[in-house]
Amino acid sequence: MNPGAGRDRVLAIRAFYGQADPVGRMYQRNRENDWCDLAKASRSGARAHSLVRGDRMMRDKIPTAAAYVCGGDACPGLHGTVQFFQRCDGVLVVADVCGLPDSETGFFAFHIHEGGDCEGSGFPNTGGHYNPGDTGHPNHAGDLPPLLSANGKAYLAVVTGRFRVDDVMGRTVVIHGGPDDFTTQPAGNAGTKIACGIIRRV
Ligand SMILES: [Cu+2]
Ligand SMILES: [Zn+2]
Repeated sequence: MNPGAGRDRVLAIRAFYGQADPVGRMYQRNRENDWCDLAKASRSGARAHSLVRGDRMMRDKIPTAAAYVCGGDACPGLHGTVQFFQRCDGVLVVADVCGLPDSETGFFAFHIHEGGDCEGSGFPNTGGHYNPGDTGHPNHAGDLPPLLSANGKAYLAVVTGRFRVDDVMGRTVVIHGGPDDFTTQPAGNAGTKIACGIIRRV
């Protein structure tokens, strides 16, 4: 990637996410470190190595797709982003949400649903879990680990090999009001759908 094009892409992504975007911020901060000179002067130096490695990681952190997740009527303050990074070993899913309601366990079931529409109370058009293999829960392609709330905030990063980002483009990310029991069919007895976001290419 030539540096100019890289910077343009980063600026576009920062505009997409706004100033709160950790990806653009980290990438920008990393660019301010003149790691290239350090690397030339001391290719085996630990500091240069970590900076070079950091820069490569930041480039990898430009998402392939993202969803803005917004709470429904019951949780109007709930919102966040879910980013999808296509990698050779799978898809890195990074969720960063706040405004989760108080709950008994603090766990909130988290899935990709097959539908592509967050309209309507309770998000009825999101349908069931994304399940191209016609299997049972929790073996659906769209099944993910639940979010864990810390005072209403949750951050989750997980790699899944169950789909490619292109497969879920236009589908929805759904957060439920309860935990996922990973047993009950067809959806883990996860309770109502409290938030929804459409997955769109970045
Ligand atoms: Cu779900
Ligand atoms: Zn499922």
